Amino acid sequence: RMEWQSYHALKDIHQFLDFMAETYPTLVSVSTIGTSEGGRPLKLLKISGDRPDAPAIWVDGGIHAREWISPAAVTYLINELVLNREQHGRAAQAVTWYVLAVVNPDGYEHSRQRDRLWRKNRRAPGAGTRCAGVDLNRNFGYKWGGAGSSRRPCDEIYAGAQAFSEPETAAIARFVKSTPNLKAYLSFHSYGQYVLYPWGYARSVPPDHEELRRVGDKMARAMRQAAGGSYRVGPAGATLYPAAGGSDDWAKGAAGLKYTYTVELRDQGSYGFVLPAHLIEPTAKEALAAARTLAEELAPPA
Ligand code: 0X9
Ligand code: ZN
Repeated sequence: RMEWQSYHALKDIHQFLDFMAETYPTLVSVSTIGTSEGGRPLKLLKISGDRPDAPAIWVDGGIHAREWISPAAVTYLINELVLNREQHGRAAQAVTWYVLAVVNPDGYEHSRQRDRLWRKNRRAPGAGTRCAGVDLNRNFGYKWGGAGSSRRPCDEIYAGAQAFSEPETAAIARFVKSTPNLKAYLSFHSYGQYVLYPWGYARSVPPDHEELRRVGDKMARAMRQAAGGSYRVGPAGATLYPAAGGSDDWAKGAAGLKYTYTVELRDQGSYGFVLPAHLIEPTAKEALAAARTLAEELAPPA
């Protein structure tokens, strides 16, 4: 009911999620974990692992409105994990997947309908400003308000009035904290082709950075094998730029998940955010390879 030759409207993505749950009720379920600022549902898809106590992985897409390849790749991942379940190996089946394909539905639709390069959510202007929107990847509550974020509502990297001021980030935090067995957090963005791990808030690394690098390298290798893209691996702050309040840092620093990654999908700047539709498929295959590789690290040995 979905294809990956074009970018889709939010309603089609949501219909696809509902369709998957209706068609594969023993394996897939949908729930609404919150509501966006503009009243749109945050639809989370669960793909159950083979055992009820299976390790679980969180995957999200579409935190940033203009990064259309991210929800496209994440819906591809869902489709593959469900329809071609056998093909993706024991690990993919031994893990429970929680997938939020569009974290920022209001921004996504705004980018489709009004302003292609819109980044933030659509939080209405508060007192003393005419600017809308909060950067959801500056709004998470770990080192919130630090380097690479802004207190000015008109800026692209506006962190919001306070940590978790936005319903989209608050819903993720509530869900992640209350879900047992979550071991990994994987957030898909674009562009640049990077596999990034904490920390993002500064040019420093957590104590287990060597383990995060090892798995990150594996992910990058699998991505290249999948469709040829080469991805650089490193800690976000030192590799890209320091930026506080990201989902990855919060998932590790506050929620205590060990493996947390931000993957910047294609390309390396030729098209940037406006990635042509014929590149959806190869990019989505790379995203699937990254997610599968991470799942393999979590799955209990056979
Ligand atoms: O700046 C961001 O939020 C991400 N790059 S993007 O071009 N997609 O906007 C990078 C986030 C990396 N992680 C942290 N800085 N925590
Ligand atoms: Zn982004």
